[in-house]
Amino acid sequence: MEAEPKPETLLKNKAQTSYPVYTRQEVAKHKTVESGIWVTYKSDVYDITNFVELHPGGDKILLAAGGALEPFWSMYAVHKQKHVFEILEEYKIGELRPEDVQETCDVTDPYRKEPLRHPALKVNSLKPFNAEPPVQILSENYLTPNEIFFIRNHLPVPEVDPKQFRLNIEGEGLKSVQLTLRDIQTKFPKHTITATLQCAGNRRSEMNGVRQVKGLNWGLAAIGNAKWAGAKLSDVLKYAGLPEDIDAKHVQFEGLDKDITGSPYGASIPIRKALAKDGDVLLAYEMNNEPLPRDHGFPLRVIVPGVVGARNVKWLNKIVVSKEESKSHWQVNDYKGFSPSVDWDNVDFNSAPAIQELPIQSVITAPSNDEHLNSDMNEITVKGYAWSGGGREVIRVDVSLDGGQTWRVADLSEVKPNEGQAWAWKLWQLTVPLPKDQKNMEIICKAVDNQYNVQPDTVAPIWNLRGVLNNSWSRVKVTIKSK
Ligand code: HEM
Ligand SMILES: Nc1nc2c(c(=O)[nH]1)N[C@H]1C(S)=C(S)[C@@H](COP(=O)(O)O)O[C@H]1N2
Ligand SMILES: [Mo]
Repeated sequence: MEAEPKPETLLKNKAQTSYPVYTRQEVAKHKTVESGIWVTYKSDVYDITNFVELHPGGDKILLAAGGALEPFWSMYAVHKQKHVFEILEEYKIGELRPEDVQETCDVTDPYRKEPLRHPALKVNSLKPFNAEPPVQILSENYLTPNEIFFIRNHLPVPEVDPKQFRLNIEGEGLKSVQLTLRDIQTKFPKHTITATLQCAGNRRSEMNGVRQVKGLNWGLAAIGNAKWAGAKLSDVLKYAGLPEDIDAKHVQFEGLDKDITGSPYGASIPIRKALAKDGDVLLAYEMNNEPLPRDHGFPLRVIVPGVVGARNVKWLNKIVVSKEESKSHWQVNDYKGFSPSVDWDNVDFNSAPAIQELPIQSVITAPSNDEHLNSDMNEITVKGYAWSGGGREVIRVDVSLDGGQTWRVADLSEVKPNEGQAWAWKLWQLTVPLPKDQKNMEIICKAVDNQYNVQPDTVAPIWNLRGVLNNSWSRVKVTIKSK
């Protein structure tokens, strides 16, 4: 019996057939669903009409309609991966006339002015730059050093001259106000908080164990804790004349980092959080007693404690008080949670709210998965971090050394926050005798916050196509070996 051809061979065969040849002008006529949406990559022409709805990056794909993908893909280098080229290959319909091939390939790299980064960071993507520290280092410091604090950029890092910098504020019932960096540092009281910032995609890689998700392959360290100082957003909004009886429901933020169309990174938060007396939302200019590093938003960023990283807009350019949420791609078509039943062919981003406060989280940072422990050791120390969104304090971390059959309570770092303002993580540890009679151990941790929210025990029931909000029990398997 003849074996079924593998998909790779099918692709190869497909590539060998001869294709019609098109000019750039002919391709440029295909920009709409009616005419078909065509794009080019190098010397090939693709009809992607049927892919547009399935595109994980949303409508942005239409920017390339009728033209070349290269300038956009040099901006969003997430595309330079095998699985993306495989998708593209399915839509090939033709080839470009040889004299038309060269034209678009000469792109100036928008990433040529990126800052230098600490070599210990594990790079998830270079352009845009995304990286996390080794998890063993993460739990060594209550305040994460700036140099190894995870970096999550969606676009090139903007170059900002602090003297030229202006923050623009506008919206419902406000005066339009422009503030210099000095204004922000001198006109308003300096407020300092210690707050943990966590990306919605922290621990995404564990979700791939259930089913492949789309996104950066974050490990356990897309999270960090820092001391932030700046002006209170509520003070600045009052200065701009924010009325008492305000209809607006949202505060929108725009960054200075822009995509190829000039559209900036953006996000919004509920105005309730922005104005709450104990909300502590900052326009921060310092991180751990230093000016903000370029990668973390120099010269000014929003810190929304208790709220998902994505709303903590860096390189802040503009604040808009509005009845509406931000229209940014990252507010509307990303950073939302879905049922495990939802996939890319039936997802409706309008059906879910934007993530704001994050759920209870805890992670084992030591020992690491697959570590070999020496059976001569008498004790083992398990370490980790624990944090909950919305200012909810972590009250307990339970640790199991036998896959969840029995539990012990870990020691928490003693920092007593005010009620509702537990913005910072707690580091925890537990030292126990090493079991002598065992060869393998599954260590688990799970945390509880002061509203008695708990973590789910496995990933499968919270799996979602974008791989966000993974707060399942943290598990580490170790072997105990004699020397
Ligand atoms: C036929 C052409 C295209 C294909 C096959 C394609 C495919 C994909 C795939 C598979 C992803 C998910 C990648 C991952 O996270 O592993 C993605 C994400 C994305 N794409 Fe595309 N894409 C195309 C064109 C474009 C164009 C022209 C733009 C911009 C102008 C664009 C913007 C984006 C953005 C913004 C994301 C999300 C990146 C993030 O996670 O922040 N795409 N695309
Ligand atoms: N202007 C701007 N702000 C941004 C982003 C961005 O790409 N551009 N990324 C967001 C996301 S998704 C996260 S998780 C945090 C990461 O902050 P950090 O890089 O300082 O760790 O910044 C947020 N603010
Ligand atoms: Mo994020």
